[in-house]
Amino acid sequence: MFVGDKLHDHNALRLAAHERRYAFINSEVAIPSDLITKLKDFQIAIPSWALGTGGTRFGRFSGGGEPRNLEEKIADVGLLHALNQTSGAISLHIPWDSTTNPTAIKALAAQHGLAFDAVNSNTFQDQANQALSYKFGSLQHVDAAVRKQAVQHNIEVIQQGIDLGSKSLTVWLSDGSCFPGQLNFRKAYERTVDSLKEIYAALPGDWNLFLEYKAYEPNFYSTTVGDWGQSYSMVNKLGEKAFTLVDLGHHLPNANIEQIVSLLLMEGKLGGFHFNDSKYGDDDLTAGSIKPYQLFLIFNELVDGMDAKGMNHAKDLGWMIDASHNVKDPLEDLLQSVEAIQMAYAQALLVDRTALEAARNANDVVACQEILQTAFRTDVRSLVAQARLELGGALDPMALFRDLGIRNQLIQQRGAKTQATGL
Ligand code: LRH
Ligand code: MN
Repeated sequence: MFVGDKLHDHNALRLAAHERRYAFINSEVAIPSDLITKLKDFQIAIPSWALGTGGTRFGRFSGGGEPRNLEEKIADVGLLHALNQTSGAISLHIPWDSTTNPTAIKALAAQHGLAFDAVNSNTFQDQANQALSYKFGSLQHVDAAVRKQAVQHNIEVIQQGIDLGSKSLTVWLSDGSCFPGQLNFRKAYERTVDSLKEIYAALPGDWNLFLEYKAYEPNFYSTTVGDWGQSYSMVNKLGEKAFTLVDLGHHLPNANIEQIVSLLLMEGKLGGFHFNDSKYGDDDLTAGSIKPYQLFLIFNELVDGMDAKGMNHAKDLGWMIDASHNVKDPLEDLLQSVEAIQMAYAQALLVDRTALEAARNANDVVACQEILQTAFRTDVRSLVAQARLELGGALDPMALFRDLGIRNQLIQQRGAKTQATGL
């Protein structure tokens, strides 16, 4: 699916209007000189399991043209990256994306300008050829044989990641309980930590382990890695290569996620993100579609906390999307998420931190809010578009995706009833 020359015509048609908008914001707002460079360096990893239509237990309504294998998933992420030049990595999920030819897969990804971000293990489903069931958990399981099977799976996932050039393993455990009394919380915690220690010991020196927490689902009474505190306490017991991963949809209602981010960053135990949005539970909706101000506040703490530690914004944390598309075209949904994340980052880079600290030290609460909301209320779309333009991307990726009729082309190529592996 070649975007090339169509992209040039697309930009040519829109350049004059873009330059007017870009000149206007530069005349109105003090844009930090390195802001565009930071946006260009800020690559967001696309989840391999979110390239098809998602669903719920009540139904799944496929849109057609979905990737039928890993090669087509890489092509789809390559397409997104060709359009916005800021989706330069793919995060795989094993065994959904297992490959017998990592060399060929690595070469194909390189052709699309894609790197491999964190690989994800899966001990929340029973695979056809699996000896022991994870019905009652995996790393927490009362049966040592089940724990051993789960540890072995994670070690195999690390090996597949090594073959592809990934540098981190994400462990999300559905482990927990559905009823009071079902689980000895203390023993489940200890078995999970002991199992994680075996996985941690298998990590190459230059790898990280991300431990993702989640409040509930599929267990509905307790989750063994259920919140930031449980994940943080476990990764501290593992070692310096273990960090907590924050999936925005994994919190109880009204949790102050930006404060959690600030603390984990300060403690040097924030590993990365699964960006999405939600109104109620783990809804896995488009990033910035429900609570865009929260996404901005999270990036506000990220910029402050990373600068306080002299961290490299683009490289020192894992920037990944984790979404599921029940009613939107998966690729359009992902284009919207990448745009929303880039916009929140751009707005956070516009916050006048000197003035903010001065207002905080003066307990001038009103001024604090004014300074933050001035940045949030700044239309940064031309800044994000300028970064794309300088990277060779489209000024309006969504319009080009639609003008090219890409979904119809994919349906022609792959069929209307194809179903991608994933959730
Ligand atoms: C769990 C989760 C986890 C993935 C899965 C696809 O809800 O967020 O990150 O393994 O979704
Ligand atoms: Mn997730």
